[in-house]
Amino acid sequence: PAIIQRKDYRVPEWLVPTIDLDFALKLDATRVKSTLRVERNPHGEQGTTLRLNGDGITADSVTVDGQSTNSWRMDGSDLVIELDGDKHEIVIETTLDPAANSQLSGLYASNGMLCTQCEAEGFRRITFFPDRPDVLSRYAVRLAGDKAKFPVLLANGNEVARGADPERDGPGTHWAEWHDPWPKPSYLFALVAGELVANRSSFVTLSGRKVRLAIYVRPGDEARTGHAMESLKAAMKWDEDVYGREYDLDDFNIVAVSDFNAGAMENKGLNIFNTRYILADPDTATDGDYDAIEGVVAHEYFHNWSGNRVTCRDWFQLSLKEGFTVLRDQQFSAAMGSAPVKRIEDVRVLRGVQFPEDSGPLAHPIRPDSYQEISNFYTATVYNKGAEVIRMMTVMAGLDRFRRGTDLYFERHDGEAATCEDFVKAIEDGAGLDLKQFRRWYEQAGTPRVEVEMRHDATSGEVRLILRQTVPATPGQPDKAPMPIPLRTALFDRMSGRHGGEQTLILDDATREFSFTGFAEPPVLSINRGFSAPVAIATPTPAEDLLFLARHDDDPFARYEAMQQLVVQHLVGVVNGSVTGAALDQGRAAIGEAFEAILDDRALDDLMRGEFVILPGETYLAEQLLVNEPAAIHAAREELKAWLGINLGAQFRALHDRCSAVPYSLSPEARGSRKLKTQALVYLAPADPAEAIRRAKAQFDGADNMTDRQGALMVLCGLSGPEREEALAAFHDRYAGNALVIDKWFSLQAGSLNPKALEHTKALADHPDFNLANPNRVRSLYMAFAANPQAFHDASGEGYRMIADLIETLDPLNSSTAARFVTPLGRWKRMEPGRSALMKAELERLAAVPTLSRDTREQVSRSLD
Ligand code: BAL
Ligand code: ZN
Repeated sequence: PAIIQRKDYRVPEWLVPTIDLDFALKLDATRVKSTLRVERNPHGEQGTTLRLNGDGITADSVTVDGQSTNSWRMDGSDLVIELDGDKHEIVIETTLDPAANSQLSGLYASNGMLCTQCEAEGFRRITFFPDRPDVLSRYAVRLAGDKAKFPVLLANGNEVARGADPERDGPGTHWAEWHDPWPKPSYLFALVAGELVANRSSFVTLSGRKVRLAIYVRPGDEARTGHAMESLKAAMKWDEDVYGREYDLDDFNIVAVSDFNAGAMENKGLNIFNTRYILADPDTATDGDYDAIEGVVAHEYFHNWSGNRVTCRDWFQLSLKEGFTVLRDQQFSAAMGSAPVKRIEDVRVLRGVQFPEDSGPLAHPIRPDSYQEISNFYTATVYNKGAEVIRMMTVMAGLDRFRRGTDLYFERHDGEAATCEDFVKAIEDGAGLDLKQFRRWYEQAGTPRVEVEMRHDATSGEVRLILRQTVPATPGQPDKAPMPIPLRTALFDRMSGRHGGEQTLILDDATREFSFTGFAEPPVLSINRGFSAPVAIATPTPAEDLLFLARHDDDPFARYEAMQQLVVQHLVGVVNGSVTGAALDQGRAAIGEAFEAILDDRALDDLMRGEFVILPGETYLAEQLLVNEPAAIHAAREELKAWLGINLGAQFRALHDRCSAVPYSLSPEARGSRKLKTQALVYLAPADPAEAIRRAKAQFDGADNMTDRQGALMVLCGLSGPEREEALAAFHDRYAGNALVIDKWFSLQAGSLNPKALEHTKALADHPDFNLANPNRVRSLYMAFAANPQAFHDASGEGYRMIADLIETLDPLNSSTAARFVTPLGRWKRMEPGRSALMKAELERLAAVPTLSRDTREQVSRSLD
């Protein structure tokens, strides 16, 4: 298969300043007439061949400058035309079957409506086009179709006309014409046709323009769009206030669809969303769902500038728009709610998903050097590490100078297809930073490890901090150069519990030494505060220092981190056998003491308290070990949970009582109570299952919101007894037909701590509500299962077999979704030998499937390398 290399980039030979698209819409036979006005690019190679990408389509007819022509041919999937002149008009007709498009890329049908997904390379499944992000065109789109089936007709930009022309389009039809004044790459094209209702509102921009806003959903869902609409307006205001970015069309439309491969898509003026990131009300959506909606609505809106007005030159630059936009949505969510809690959640995702990616066979730099299938590179590395890399620029420059850099970036590159290098240069020039060495963060994969050594001289009061970095070898990158690592640091005086000011230390060499004076006693080190750099601190910290920081650190993230580290160091010791006997008791006692202090701390808000009591995840723990022992990790973590539940039982019962008395609202206090209420049950469950069942059942039966109901059901699912079965049945009955909530019902069972989770998952695949054609449903069952260590890593290998079977069955239907399931199987090299062999055998079985898609084959072969 062809490997596409970043170094091979060439400017396009032909440009397409304008394109007219004429759609005669039908669910099973849509006709597309595309009129391209092409011009030779003076900066490109001056050949005579125009190459138009296609994928799974054929041309019904081709005309050049009004003449039907035979001077075209197919080259693989592409249509190639020989042209003499510098400017031509090409008209191509294609016919599509959206109802048969199970890949959900290009034009497809979902519940009787038609919609598109073009990023990254879906436009070529609609019509032949130079389908690359550096070819920007003005689009004029005419949509015609049955008025009863498709009463709403939407495309990018502004609706300029609508009407009915039965002679031209057939009886019972109507049409609409949309023009987008902003040149855009084909991946941002979108259309939607269907029976939809809109929640409408408006927003007045900073220059006083009124923008019409609409969120389109299926009839009956409109009452659940209020939170998305409020999030959109808040995002529009925030982007004006914080980044000076104003919206640039008269309309901003969002459409929610239930069959969608990703979360959402930032098509110009017509965002298309997975319903799960739009629909919410207290009865059906958890507090976490509310936050996710706020974040994703904002993310897609922010792309209007970071992605659409300034787009990517090629797909290697994906992090240019994604890393920056993730940073922007993280900053927005932090401003809307609790900034420290948001930071903790973001770091949890980074360490739980991106760190394992960065240390496994699929590791790649945030700007990759090569790919076979670009849809495999919509990764936590490109998105989340990409955001962390830009966040480090904000740490080094400060927010005001960083803003000068982003202003310069938008000013310089508005209307262009830019590169990561353009972004770095603009920040360098605008913010006044020297980012020469920093560029390595774009080039090198792998999570840097920082070792810390502190030397204290009691006579002089000097403290020397010696920091060393190593960047581990990753596929294709055996040797790494040091990168600048900005570490926000404070040294605490043990007696007073205070520090003399925070400093940002830049570790920009393999080893660096920093000196501090005025310490009669060795201080307590608080390093990488706020998680200022996406690195692992590799040196263990004495438990007494962690206890000190968990109590005294004035940086909320660092305080949380100290707690986490205390637990991580203990559990890693238990798993590798170095913590036994008296040390085990001491370790538990220290953790118990820290937990008790957190539970008792009246100055702490409950949202934050809820974060402190979440134990580090099993995947993150596995990352700390040279060899992954999933069963031992699971057992050690569960035993600690049970120990805490027994020894702090009174505190957890009191907590559950206190939080249960708080009435439902979306206030931070009430949300904090809900988070803690279920956390209390999580600890009581292994300690006193009968009491946990009684409390969880009461919480479930009395719940007036989804957060409490789902939390209680999660706890019941992990235990055994009639209450479990009754609650699952009641939940299913209550929400029958509500796809997003039934997804939760599948996930809770597949992701459960119940020892029979593997068996349950297998049975659920045969449930009448299971549907392989709907990605949300597939993920709800199988992603939840693959993320459930005790079930997925069952020693029999049955969990691996189940995921491999899924990949094989799903691949022909929806290859990009199938390929995402390869990742959990890919971590075989760091696994203990028994499971390692079983995982590898499943990958080898997949590799032998001759019809495997390019998406899945690339992931399987990289995982086996
Ligand atoms: N561009 C694909 C979806 C997203 O990241 O917004
Ligand atoms: Zn994005």
